[in-house]
Amino acid sequence: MRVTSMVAGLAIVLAACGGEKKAEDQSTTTATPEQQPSAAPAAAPAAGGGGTHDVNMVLDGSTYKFDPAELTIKAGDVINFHNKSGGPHNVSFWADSIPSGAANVLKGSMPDQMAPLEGPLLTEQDAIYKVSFAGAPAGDYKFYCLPHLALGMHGKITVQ
Ligand SMILES: [Cu+2]
Repeated sequence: MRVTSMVAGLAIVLAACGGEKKAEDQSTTTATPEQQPSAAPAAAPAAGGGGTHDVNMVLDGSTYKFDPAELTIKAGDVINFHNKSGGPHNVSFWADSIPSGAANVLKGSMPDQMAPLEGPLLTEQDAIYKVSFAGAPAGDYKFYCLPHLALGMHGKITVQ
């Protein structure tokens, strides 16, 4: 409130000083909105990737699977693993089937891990488990669903 009244007071002083200073004040006010839109498009390409991919976790007939089971993404992309049917499912990465350095990245980007590289069990239908590949090294990431590994539910993500 005090700041507002000070600003109001300044505006009155500026107005009293005449047109010249008032024009200066307007030019600084309009400069700020002009800078913001130009900064936004510049930030978008710099981020790289940033795409979102959906991988469904489904029971199709008697087959448990990730759909798609294989996909190629860019570093910086996000994958939403979606528990569609036949759950609980989860997302686990094989420590020996991911690129060097990837375990450290996934450690930080996989929420609620039950164990290293092991995502939580998704029991609720339509639950989504989001994994960010920001800073992820390029290469193949092989993963599986812990409850359905023996039934062949696994897949591969290739980070370009
Ligand atoms: Cu599963």
